[in-house]
Amino acid sequence: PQPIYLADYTPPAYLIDGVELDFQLHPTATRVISRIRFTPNAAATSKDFFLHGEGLTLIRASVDGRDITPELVDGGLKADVPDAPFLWEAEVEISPEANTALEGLYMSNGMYCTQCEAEGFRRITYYPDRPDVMAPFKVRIDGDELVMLSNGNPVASGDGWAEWDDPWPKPAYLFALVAGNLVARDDSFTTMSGKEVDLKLWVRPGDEGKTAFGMQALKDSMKWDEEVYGREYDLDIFQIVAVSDFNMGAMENKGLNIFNTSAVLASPETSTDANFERIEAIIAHEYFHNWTGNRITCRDWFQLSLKEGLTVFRDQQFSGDMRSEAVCRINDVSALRGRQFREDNGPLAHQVQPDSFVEINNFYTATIYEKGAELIRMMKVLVGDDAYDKALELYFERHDGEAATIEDWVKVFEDSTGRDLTQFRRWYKQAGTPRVAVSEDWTDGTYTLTFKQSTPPTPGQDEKLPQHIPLAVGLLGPNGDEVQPTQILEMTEAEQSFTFEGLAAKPVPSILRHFSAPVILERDSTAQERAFLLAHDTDPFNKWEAGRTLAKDVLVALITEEDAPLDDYLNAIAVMLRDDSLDPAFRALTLGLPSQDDLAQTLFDAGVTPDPMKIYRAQQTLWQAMAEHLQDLLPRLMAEMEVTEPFQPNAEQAGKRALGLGLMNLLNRLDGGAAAQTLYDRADNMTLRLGALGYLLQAQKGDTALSAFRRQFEDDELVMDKWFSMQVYHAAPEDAVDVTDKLTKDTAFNWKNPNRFRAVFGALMTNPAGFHNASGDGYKLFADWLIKLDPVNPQIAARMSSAFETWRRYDVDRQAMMKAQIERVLATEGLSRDSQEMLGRILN
Ligand code: B3K
Ligand code: ZN
Repeated sequence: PQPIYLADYTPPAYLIDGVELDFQLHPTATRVISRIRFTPNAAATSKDFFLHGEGLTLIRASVDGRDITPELVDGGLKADVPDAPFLWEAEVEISPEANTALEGLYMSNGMYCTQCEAEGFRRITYYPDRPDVMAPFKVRIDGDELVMLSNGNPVASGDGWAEWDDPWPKPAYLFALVAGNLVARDDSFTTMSGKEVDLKLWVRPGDEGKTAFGMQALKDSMKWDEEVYGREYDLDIFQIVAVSDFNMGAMENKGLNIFNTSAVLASPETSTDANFERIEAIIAHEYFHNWTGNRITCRDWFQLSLKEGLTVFRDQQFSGDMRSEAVCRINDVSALRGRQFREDNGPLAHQVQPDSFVEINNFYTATIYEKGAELIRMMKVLVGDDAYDKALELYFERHDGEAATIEDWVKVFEDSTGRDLTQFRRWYKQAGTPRVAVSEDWTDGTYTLTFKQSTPPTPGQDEKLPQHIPLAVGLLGPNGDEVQPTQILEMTEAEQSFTFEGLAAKPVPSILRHFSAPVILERDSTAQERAFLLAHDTDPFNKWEAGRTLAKDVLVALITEEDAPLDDYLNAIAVMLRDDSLDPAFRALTLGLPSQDDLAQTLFDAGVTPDPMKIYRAQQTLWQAMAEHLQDLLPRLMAEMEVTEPFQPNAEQAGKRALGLGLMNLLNRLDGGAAAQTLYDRADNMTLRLGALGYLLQAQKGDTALSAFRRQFEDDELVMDKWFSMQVYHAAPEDAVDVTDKLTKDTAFNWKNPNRFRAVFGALMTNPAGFHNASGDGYKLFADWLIKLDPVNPQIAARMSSAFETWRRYDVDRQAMMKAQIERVLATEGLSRDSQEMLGRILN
């Protein structure tokens, strides 16, 4: 497959004044009639008329009313057209039922729905399917369905038909259509200028009871975007539809967001606190896209982070405002490290603004999304909050209605602040996670911090230049008082020193507060200093970070040395847990240990070949030591964390449950599952029920609970996803592959459903000791299923192939076994472009 290059961008040859689409719905033979008014683009360099189209049966086409026979070519069609505005009409036939890739128009549970981003619209009709072609759409739907929806405002409807009108010019990737037997939760929102907007959350009959939380999250998001960004909603109606078969979380189609059921349906009995939090964030994210993505869209897919990085940053701000900012930041950074750092340090590393791609769907990555968000966060830190607000005002003013570029974005910051961001632009073009090594000096009352930055080579990019890094630093005195409040040090050189005068004694530095830049900080430090920061740092992020590095040092010692001193860690954790002034959610996070994958990468970076079993055992050893050390504390603290009020999915209650469950993880190692069983039996919400089930599985006492759980939730797909994933996630390393294999043979393993596939194989990816079992069976099973899934749903297969992205970290035997499996998948006849690109990059 041929790559597409950013450098080859040319403006579209024709622009569109308006689009009318008629759909005659039929499961296997839907007719789509398009009427498109084209105008030659004055800025174009070519006059060639090309429309994208894939898997379409062309019935007829005409130009200005005269029938024509277009030339059908690979990926679309060509035709001779006038050098003046003209009307294009075409009729095509498609089969939604045959569409298992879930891209374009497809059926899910008897209901029609669409997914067009990035290039799905070309599977619906012939069209210039590129984001810089924007047009208003009018849609008519004919069919037997009870509910028939599209973008924009409703115009009229009758028995068997409905018409929709979206006045805001949009690219085709934001088109949506939904039709089926649906029921709505209705609500409304009055905007800041007093306009009343209808809100509808559409679900299958039976799911109405799971819509209250999502609706509230939507209203909160609408309010927040007005208050914080001054952005008002711009149609008479905003709709969300929940569908079971969906490749990702959700999609921001103009006025008609389509959601994976897992990203919108919630109830205390069926959803965990983590589910509620994720749902709130995704609803906000998709809603925020209305301005950052839809009103201002991307010129081309190389600009993807323009909308995704910014919208992730906005949803992170929103969650921080709705919940605990500190806890959200810690979770966001953990996710960044877990997914983006992993990507950035392996064969799939790529720029936030890539130069080329083969399949754009492979670039909806943690780098485009989460690292992209970190770049915006850094810009805000560098220019300051007020200047950020002004820059955003200018961005909306200057680019509303446009398909913009990342360069436009950075320029807005330069123009509104007068700052030169030339060097900062490197963050968009240089892949890889910078390492920042710190050393300190204390001479004659002057304290000096010296930083050295370097970024390791990434595929296709050997040489790296210094980045512009905002380092938020504070200093603590020996008694724990802050002697220097947070200050932003701007690092621009490869090596740079900063001095602090007037200190009475050598301070302890707190560096990279609030995780002010997406870098790996390298600082040799003693356990005592880390414990000191855990006890005294005023920056909650760095306070947590101190605990995390302390734990990491202990785990690395457990893995690589005969003997590991645990006392400093155990005592520091005990002090932290006892500190009632700390938010339980914060304490729960600090009680957690770095993941097995994180440890594998840390060892690899230090030149040690990671052994997945040793990593697993070290974690178990440390949990056991913590349990024994803290056993007197557990009953009292667990009692304090009991929530006696009725369930609320808010941060306060969730924090208590998180800490309670974190402590039960320890107790479980002492009582062999007894407390977990009691909790399971009396749990009245999914957070506690699922937590208890996990601990029972861990204690190898889960059989009864598993059957009961299944009986109780058999008819609830989303809960059954949990039933599947828990078993794989909590399987002992030697059992994980067998458990996975057995689950794939379960009658409820509906593998064509992305949620179900991910429930099983995503869980195997997060059980590294199981996946990397020395037999190599995990690799083989995984590869078997990639081969099976690829022809059905290439997007998901390609995405899941990242299970193999870390293969070079491991010992020669494992490397050879993984490589053999990657090659086997790659050798599969007819392998999708999606998987070819991913596995090809992973291998090289
Ligand atoms: N923009 C969509 C993702 C589309 C993925 C296409 N493979 C959801 C989001 O980021 O909000
Ligand atoms: Zn998005």
